[in-house]
Amino acid sequence: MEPIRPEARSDWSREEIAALFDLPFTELVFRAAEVHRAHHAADEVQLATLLSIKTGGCPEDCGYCSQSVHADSGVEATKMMDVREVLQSAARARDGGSQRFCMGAAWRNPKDRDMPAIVEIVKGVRQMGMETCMTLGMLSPKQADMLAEAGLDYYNHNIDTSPEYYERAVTTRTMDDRLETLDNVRFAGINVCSGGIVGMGETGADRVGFIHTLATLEQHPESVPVNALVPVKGTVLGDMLADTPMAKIDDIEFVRTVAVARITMPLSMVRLSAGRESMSEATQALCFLAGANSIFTGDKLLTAPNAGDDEDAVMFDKLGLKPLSGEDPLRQAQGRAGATREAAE
Ligand code: SAM
Ligand code: DTB
Ligand code: SF4
Repeated sequence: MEPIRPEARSDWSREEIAALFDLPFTELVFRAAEVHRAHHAADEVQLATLLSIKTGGCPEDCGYCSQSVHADSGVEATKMMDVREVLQSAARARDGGSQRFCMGAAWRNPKDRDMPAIVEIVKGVRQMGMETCMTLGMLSPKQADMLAEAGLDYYNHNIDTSPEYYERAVTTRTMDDRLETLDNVRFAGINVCSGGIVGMGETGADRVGFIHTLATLEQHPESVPVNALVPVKGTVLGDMLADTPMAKIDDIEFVRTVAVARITMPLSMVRLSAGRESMSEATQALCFLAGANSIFTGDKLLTAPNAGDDEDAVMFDKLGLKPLSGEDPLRQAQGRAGATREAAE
């Protein structure tokens, strides 16, 4: 079958991706900026707002996460928020200019009894005219179909790192489990949001493997979040970073990762996600030059602090950036096209 978007190749080799990482920095950023301009408005950045609708108490042992029951981070476990409260929060985000409302739950997977409220939330947020994104852990095909039917626009489910480094970060599930959920989401016709975290003590080769895994998916994720580890005290990886400050991701290496994501997945939105709070404006500017075109706004991510709206407004002003004005119809078409189980068989 012909690829739906031929300019988005899925046949990248690890060697090709490693060669991109190895380019002289300015050459790499220049090439990424060229690719970016060919497919996106380079002065527009998508604004998304994040809300934790169910915080803490998660049974998974992700070594980076403050919400795992295996961490001693002081994050208190809460019940899932009421639908009404979530919708009130979404209305505030919309009034603040946000284009997409992303909701996260500290679950290994949603239980079937959670689904009716989740469906109601998706419908309610969509009625407000915002795009919806959810990240609820692993999904069965049936749950993915229910979310698609409710009108969910995006599902976030990160592969986090390379297949080789995966079990250093998480042991309670495998990379294949993650890929299976991504398949279920894709088959249901929901746009895929998948990326990962850099700065978890992984090697350069792991960053190659991380991008390679995403860029060789049959259809690239429409949205690729690149997070810098937010080191949280009491988590395995946060404590590791506190003990070995050398392990902190170098800004230049972070920008390289963004640039390689942009070149290998030219049509995707590349999201400069967690970690902006401790990043200089100059580093963020390099990320935007290298093709990042989406951020989370507001002063909180799920549990960790984020650069606040006022700071971002100042930065956007300085850099001459503006919020993304509209949805790219082609990108939407890519998400929906061919995404049926029949088409895959
Ligand atoms: N429980 C769901 C799951 O793991 O898929 C959804 C929520 S989870 C917090 C969403 C993503 O946030 C994770 O996959 C991870 O990539 C990112 N994340 C979590 N803690 C982080 C941290 N301390 N620094 C950077 N990214 C983090
Ligand atoms: C993603 O890749 N980054 C966002 C979103 N997906 C859900 C979350 C980052 C979480 C940062 C740590 C925290 O707030 O606890
Ligand atoms: Fe749970 Fe998600 Fe945190 Fe892992 S990243 S511990 S699955 S909330």
